[in-house]
Amino acid sequence: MKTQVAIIGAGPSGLLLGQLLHNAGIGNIILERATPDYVLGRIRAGVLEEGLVSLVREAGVADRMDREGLPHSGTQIAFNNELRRIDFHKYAEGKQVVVYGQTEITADLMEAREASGAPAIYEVVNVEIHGVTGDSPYVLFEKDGEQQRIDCDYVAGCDGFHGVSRKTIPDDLRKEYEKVYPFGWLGILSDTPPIDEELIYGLSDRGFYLCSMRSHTRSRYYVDVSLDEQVEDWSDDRFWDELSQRLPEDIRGNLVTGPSIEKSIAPLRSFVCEPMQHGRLFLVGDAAHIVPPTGAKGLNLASGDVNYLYRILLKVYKENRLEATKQYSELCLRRIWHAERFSWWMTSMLHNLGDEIDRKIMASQLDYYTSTEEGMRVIAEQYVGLPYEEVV
Ligand code: RFL
Ligand code: PHB
Repeated sequence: MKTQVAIIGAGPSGLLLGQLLHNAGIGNIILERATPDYVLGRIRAGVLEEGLVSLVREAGVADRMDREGLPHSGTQIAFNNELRRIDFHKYAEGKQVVVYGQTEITADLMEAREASGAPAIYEVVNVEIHGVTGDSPYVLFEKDGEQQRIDCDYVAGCDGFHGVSRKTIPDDLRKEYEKVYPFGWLGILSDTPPIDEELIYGLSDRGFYLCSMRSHTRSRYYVDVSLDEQVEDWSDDRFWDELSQRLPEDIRGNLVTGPSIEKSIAPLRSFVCEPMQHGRLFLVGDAAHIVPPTGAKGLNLASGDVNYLYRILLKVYKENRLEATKQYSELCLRRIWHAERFSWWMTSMLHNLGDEIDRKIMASQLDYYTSTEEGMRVIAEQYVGLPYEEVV
């Protein structure tokens, strides 16, 4: 097989990049290890920044998102039994975020891919990336026990944190920065109305909680748990009871409980790989970086990478500017480190970390940043997302 861009991974990064390139007449083949159902079964992100929303529109896949997505112009932060609101319209120049599940975007993108006729090959194994430091990269993979080869101009490594792309960059040419947090988020999804119209990020003596949603009738809730907790030990009742005890007393009575339709524990990690490119291989999304979910930045960072790589490849194929690829890693990393900092900071403020004095200092920070104009502006501007830089 021959194509212009081989894309490894059919998560949101790979599918969005594939759709944008296809629409621009740039040929691509997507290779995915799992089945479509498996990819769609992973319940992950829910909050989309304007940059991602615009990119999904540019890809022509926004109909359902524009119909069903819930625009949010603020978020709530709760501590000491009190709720405080961060007003995005006021403090982030009228910007907003859209609540629409990653699962839904992925489903929309998969459907568009199928309709476009562009190839996406699922259930492949033993993907190997070769020749990226020369002019003729190729990708080997096995499908139904048979080895196949794709010759291409570029490889986009969109294969998540556990993929092969990052490891294709030699150890001595890549530096990885990593911090693993001593707790995870236990999340449940339920067909119950959300407790509030907006998200609530909260800290109580018992720990962190997040009240989120997917629609007016579907809620997503999280509590932090220690890393040795097993999801099997958390019955729905135990979860609802724990969440309820963490909520501010005033709103506890508004919580509507019901059977969970998904329940899982996600570890929290900060991770960045530098550089994000090696010859003709580019790392995109979780393949290159992970943030703890407290700032809702993971998928939004992935879309930043997709935006930059797409615009760079337009320069390459439409203007014959091969040198444009050199700026990829630097452009992405500037945005990524800002989001890493924001996510780490929100995580530190909203979880019971460290010793007594650390907690007192964090409580004071939380108070300052949710009660002063300056503080609320800092949270609002970063929560709605920093703008993408222009690609030259
Ligand atoms: P993905 O989604 O992991 O997709 C990678 C795909 O590559 C495939 N793959 C391979 N394919 C072929 N060959 C191989 N060798 C392969 N190895 C792997 C995988 O099967 C998979 O299909 O990465 P991508 O596309 O970069 O997308 C990143 C996002 O999924 C991630 O950043 C977000 O989900 C993070 N995240 C959030 N981000 C936000 O922006 N807002 C949020 O509100 C938010 N909430 C969250 C989150 C992540 C969470 N978890 C579970 C980590 C909440 C949670 C709980
Ligand atoms: C979610 O709805 O899953 C969600 C929302 C906000 C976050 C993380 C996860 O910060």
